[in-house]
Amino acid sequence: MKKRSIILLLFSFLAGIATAQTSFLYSRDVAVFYPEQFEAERVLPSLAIIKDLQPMSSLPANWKVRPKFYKENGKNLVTITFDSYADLYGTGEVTGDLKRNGSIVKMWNTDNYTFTKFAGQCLYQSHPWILGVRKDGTSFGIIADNTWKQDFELKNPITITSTGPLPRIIVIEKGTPQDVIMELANLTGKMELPPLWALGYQQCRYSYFPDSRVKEIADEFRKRSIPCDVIWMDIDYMDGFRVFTFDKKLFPDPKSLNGYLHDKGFKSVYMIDPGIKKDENYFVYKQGSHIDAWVKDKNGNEYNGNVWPGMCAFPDFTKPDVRIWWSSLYKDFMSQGIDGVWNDMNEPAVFKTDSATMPYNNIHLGGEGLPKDIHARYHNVYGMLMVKASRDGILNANPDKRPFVLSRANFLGGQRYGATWTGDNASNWDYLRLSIPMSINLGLSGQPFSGPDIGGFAQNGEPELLANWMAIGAYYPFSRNHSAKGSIDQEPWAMGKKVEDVSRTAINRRYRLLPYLYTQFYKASQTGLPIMQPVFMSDIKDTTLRQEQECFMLGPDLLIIPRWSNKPALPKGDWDILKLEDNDDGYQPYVALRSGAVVPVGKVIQNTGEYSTDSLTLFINPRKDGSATGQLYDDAGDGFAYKKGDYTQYQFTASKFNKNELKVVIEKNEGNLNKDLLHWRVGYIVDNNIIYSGWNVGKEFIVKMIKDDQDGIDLSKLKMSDANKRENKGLNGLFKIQKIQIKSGENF
Ligand code: NBV
Repeated sequence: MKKRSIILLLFSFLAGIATAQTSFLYSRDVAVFYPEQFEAERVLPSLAIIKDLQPMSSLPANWKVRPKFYKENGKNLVTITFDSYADLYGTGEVTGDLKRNGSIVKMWNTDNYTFTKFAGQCLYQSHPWILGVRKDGTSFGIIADNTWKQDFELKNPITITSTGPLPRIIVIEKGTPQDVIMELANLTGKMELPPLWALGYQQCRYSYFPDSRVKEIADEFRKRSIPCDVIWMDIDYMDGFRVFTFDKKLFPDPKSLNGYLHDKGFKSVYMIDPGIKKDENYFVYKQGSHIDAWVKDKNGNEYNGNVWPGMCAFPDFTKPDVRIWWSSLYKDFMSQGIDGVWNDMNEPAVFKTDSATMPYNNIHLGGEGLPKDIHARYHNVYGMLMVKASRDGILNANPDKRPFVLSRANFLGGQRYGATWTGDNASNWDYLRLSIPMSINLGLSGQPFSGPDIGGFAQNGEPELLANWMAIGAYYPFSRNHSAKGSIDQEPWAMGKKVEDVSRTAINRRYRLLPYLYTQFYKASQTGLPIMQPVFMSDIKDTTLRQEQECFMLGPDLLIIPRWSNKPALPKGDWDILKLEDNDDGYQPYVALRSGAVVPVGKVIQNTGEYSTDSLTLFINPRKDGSATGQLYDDAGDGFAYKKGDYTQYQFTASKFNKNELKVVIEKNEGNLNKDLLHWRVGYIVDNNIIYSGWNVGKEFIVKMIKDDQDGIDLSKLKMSDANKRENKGLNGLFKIQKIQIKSGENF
């Protein structure tokens, strides 16, 4: 801390400006702190926290992380001193390094094209949340539960400056970062399990039009055997950018377009923005005006701002009747065969303003507990409330399908309603690198379902960049290629055969990994744990991993090492590297399998409509004692039957059987979907090659192996028996596997 601020703090204290506070334990590991003179009506009800934070007991004297509330020069400040050095993460969607120590983050949702405005300190979403990981791995989490604009200065002490009232502060204290994040999810909610198709590869551009171009793109994917699940419709499908309409010339028959896509195994996602064209003849504007739906200016008149359609009114999503009306608009829209919705510009972005949004003193009327207040209070949750209403509308329109909404703006807890992408990045290497810590920090802030525009949005890309981005893009939780109007094409085939081949291989790998990936999505929906995880989560005590932001974990068992990563810090241990079998193109990242893990992998398919768990390969990397475990979650891939138990969770357990044998057992340990794994085999690493067992149909399987070395105990070094090898002739898998030992910090 600088000398000046120490003196200021001291002065504030002596002058009695520091406000006393109320604190209590909500649960054993969660403390809540209120400033004295807490302005509850300006802060509560919380839109982030879904729990009623009632006191359980008083705060123990040894509670480590404690905030202090101040008023200084008319500003509301919180300082939070943490007991010992901690690496700081989270703070939502941010630019810069994974580790946030030393940075300033402004909680203010901002349309930030190429992240250059306001020094990149605020982007499209706000997560007033910090994760702190101490040297020993014990961790804390801090929520500044406030929707007003807050600046976070991330040093010790942390300083939070609120431009509105003082927040209440919630502090989580746990033994591991994973436990802190699970508690965050307990307090702010979890992502609902998305439909399986949303995990597939997705193709977008601003914009594909007319409809014949959309079909052309879809046809190309199938013709070239590049798997793809979704084609996206950006704003040009609309009639004059009027949402919930279709351009009569460019998209005369959306139903038949969507039917065409469905027939070829694609889903369609269409964009819906919040700005409603002020046009007396436009049904959405008429209906909205009729129910007095619009955000008001400071004098109580309809506020109008400029966006794509020209002058627009903006739904006041704080009003319950407006949310219900907004939801109702999706009924006819979805009946055109639309599968998912993309909410953009919902910071809300307003053109021709200095602030890039509406005036802070605009008025939102609220309702059902949300008080009437100015835009400054509701700005950060405008997008969140919009996505909530959109999600409800999609669900009402198709009650038997899992809704999928992608939103650009959102707030802490927004994972309850939709997925996200990281906005308008650009086609250059800086943004490719940046995409990894961005998505990781979103995951560490409660949002597991995110990814950047693969290939980059703004500017023209080039083949090397696209090849590298496609190769790594297969491992983002949300995997979508998107580019801006006026930029050159960047579909997988647009830059020549080499990029096309690299892209195909990368996407094939994603589809093969779907059984594992879907299992991670299910786990995230149950626990709140991120899908794309920082490497340090694989060994929380190894502090050398804390800044690693080129490599990342996909779930707990796969480590993704980009080919361009330079001296990454990698977790120690025996990792099996999965490589391409025949054609190592030099672009595909190394995918390393954790020691002790079993990862289920499927076949190459062209879209998730072809997904099946009937024949699975279980990649096993046994520990020295032969032990390894893994899981598979399986259900219908859409709909809600899984909530009533129609799913299966398999447990895979490998153990030493005899001296030279590994026993692999498959058990159904949860769910009542009575489905046996029909065919499965084991994939095991020997001498830089993967060896497969024969296909098996039973519930357990003995894999015979021969010894590699003479000690006779280290099963991780055993070879498959010759008998098994013979069975495997002709079974060529996609991966080639090499066993390596990683010493931390090793130049890879
Ligand atoms: O709707 C057009 C674009 C969209 O493609 C992009 O993904 C959004 O982030 N949208 C922003 C509006 C204008 C971008 C310059």
